[in-house]
Amino acid sequence: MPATIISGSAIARTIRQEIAAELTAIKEHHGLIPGLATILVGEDPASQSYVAAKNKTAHTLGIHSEQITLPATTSEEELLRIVEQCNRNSAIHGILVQLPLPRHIDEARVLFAIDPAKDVDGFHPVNAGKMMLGQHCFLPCTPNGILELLQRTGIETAGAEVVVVGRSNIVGKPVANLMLQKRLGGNATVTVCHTRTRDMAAHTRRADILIVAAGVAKMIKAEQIKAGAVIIDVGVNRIGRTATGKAILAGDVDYDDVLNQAGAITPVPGGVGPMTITMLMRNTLQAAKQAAGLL
Ligand code: L34
Repeated sequence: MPATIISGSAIARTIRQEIAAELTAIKEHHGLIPGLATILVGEDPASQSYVAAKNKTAHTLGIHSEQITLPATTSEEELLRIVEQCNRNSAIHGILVQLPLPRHIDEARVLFAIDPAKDVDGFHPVNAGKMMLGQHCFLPCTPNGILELLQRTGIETAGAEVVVVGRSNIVGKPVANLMLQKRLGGNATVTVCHTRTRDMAAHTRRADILIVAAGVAKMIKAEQIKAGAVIIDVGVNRIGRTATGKAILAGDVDYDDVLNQAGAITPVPGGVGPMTITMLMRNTLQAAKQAAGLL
C-alpha cells in the first residue's frame, strides 16, 4: 500500500485561516496590524523565491510587510545599520534576515543584532537558548512547521524513535531538540545523524519518524527506511529545469523509491516548505501581540 501523503500545503492553508481570523480580531479590537520586515542580501534565486513567497503570504493575510533587498556587495556594517533601523521601527514587529548571507558577512553577528522580541525566525541566541530550555520563545519556522505537521496528522511522537539526518542550526539541531522536549509533540527518543555518522542506514532503518534535512537530492532510498515509517523530507533541491525554464525540485528522499515502503511522507514541493512560511506568519502575529501586551 503506498504511503499516505502528508500535504503541507493543505495543512498550511488551514493554519493560515486560523491566523487570518486572529488578524481580523486584533485589527478590529485593538487596531493592531502586525508588521514584518524581510531582508534579502544578494541574488540567490532560491532565496529570492522564498522571500517573495513570504512577502506574498504576508500581504494576502493582511500582515504589513516590507521587503528590503540589498546587493551582494552590502557590507556587514550597512546590514547591521538596517537591522538596527528595523529594531527601532514600531510598525515592524518581526524581522527576518534570509540565510545564507554572502560570505563576507558574519551571520552570527547579524542574527545577534536582531531584537530578540522581533526575532520571528527564532535564530537569536536568546531564543535558541530559551528553546533548548523549553521556555516560551519564538520557535524556528521549519522545525516548528514539522511539529505542526506531525501533530495535525495525528502522528504520536511520545516514545517514538525519531531520527534526524542533518545538524544545521536552521533545521537539524532545533528539530532534534524540540522532538525530545517533555511536552506535547515531543517526548521522542532522538538520534541525530550527520556527515560523520558511521553506518547511517543502521540508524535510519530504526526510525518510526525520519526527518531528513541534509541538502542532498534523493539520498534516502527504500532500503534505508523501516516499513511504515513516517518520512519528513525537508530538502528542496533544484535538480534541473523544464523546457520552459521552471526549476525541477527534488527532496532529500527518493520519493518514488520509498513510496511503497513508507507509511506516510511529505512531498517536495508542497510539504515542509509551505509550513515554514506559515509558521513565520504565526510568529509575526505572536510578536505583534506581545509588543501590544496582548500575550
Ligand atoms: N532566515 N533563512 C531564514 N529563515 C528561514 O526560515 C529560511 N528558510 C530556509 C533557507 N533560509 C532561511 C526558508 O525560508 C529554507 N526556507 C524555505 C522556505 C520556503 C520554501 C522552501 C524553503 C518553500 O516554499 N518551498 C516550496 C517550493 C518553492 C520553490 O518552488 O522553490 C515547497 O513547496 O517546498
